[in-house]
Amino acid sequence: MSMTRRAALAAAALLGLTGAVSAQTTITIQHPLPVNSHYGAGATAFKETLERLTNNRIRVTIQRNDNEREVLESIQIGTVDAGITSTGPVGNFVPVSRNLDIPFLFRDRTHAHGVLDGAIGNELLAAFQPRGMIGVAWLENGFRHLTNNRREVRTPEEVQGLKVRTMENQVHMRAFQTLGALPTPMAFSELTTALQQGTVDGQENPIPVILGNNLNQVQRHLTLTGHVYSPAILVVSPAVWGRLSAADRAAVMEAGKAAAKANRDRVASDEATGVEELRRRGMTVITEVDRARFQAALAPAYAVYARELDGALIERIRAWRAN
Ligand code: EAX
Repeated sequence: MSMTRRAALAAAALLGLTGAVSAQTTITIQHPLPVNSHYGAGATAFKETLERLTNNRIRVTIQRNDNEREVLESIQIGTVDAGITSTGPVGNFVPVSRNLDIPFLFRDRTHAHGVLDGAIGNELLAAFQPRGMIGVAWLENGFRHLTNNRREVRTPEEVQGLKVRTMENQVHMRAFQTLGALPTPMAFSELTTALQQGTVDGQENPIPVILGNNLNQVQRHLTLTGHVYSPAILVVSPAVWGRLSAADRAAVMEAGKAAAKANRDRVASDEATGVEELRRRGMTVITEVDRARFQAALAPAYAVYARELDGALIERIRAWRAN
């Protein structure tokens, strides 16, 4: 065997033993929305920051997968490295996150960011690891509003009888059931077809999602209920996390913070102009909504939440104030 070949084999063996010291790693991150969306903005910031902090030793590939439950399942088993999803299906994996999905729990975005970026949010991120995912950062989907094809909705009574697509989220389904609607849970990937075929009359989503997915093409009426604040979460697979050095883990956390900022900035800009744009695209928009009346109509659901969810945590969230 030639000297050169022997040297090459020795080098390969060394790399094999010590691990590829400076081998490049690629992390794939999936999310359910268009590239040019509030999740896309977060994913791009995550990519740019992580690649910069590791001098491109870690490269990030962004992919779309509009089935959030599937993304989370794949992250748990390690076939997908990272993801951004709303908390919609997360409660089926990390039950404590259901407390975040209660209608009218968060007063406004300042309240939501204060809770999620503080002690409560960190406690909830830590709850992901025992459930097979690494919670990296809280991002934002936004305040959810009701759309439908049957009528202008101004009161909770006018929700009665509507077949409303909900996420696969027991807390949301309970709320719409309490209002007398027919909650129909399905993944986001099935939504547009269900609306086109009339399988459901309506759905509920934040302005950035309605705008970014052109739901105005399959929905006539928008009511600014703001009935739920929808957090989003950036999670990483334990399979990836276990291979990262402490320094690279710190870089992932830093990149998560950058993702949250870019994502939230994009939500703010979408919400600033989105309602007018949806009106321009032909939707009727009901802006004057008596939210106290919706909250009162949800009283039976709140009684169930108090029994089934974490009352102390809910009170901590409600009591949060900016200092
Ligand atoms: O996370 O499924 C939904 O309605 C979500 O809001 C959407 O996938 C963005």
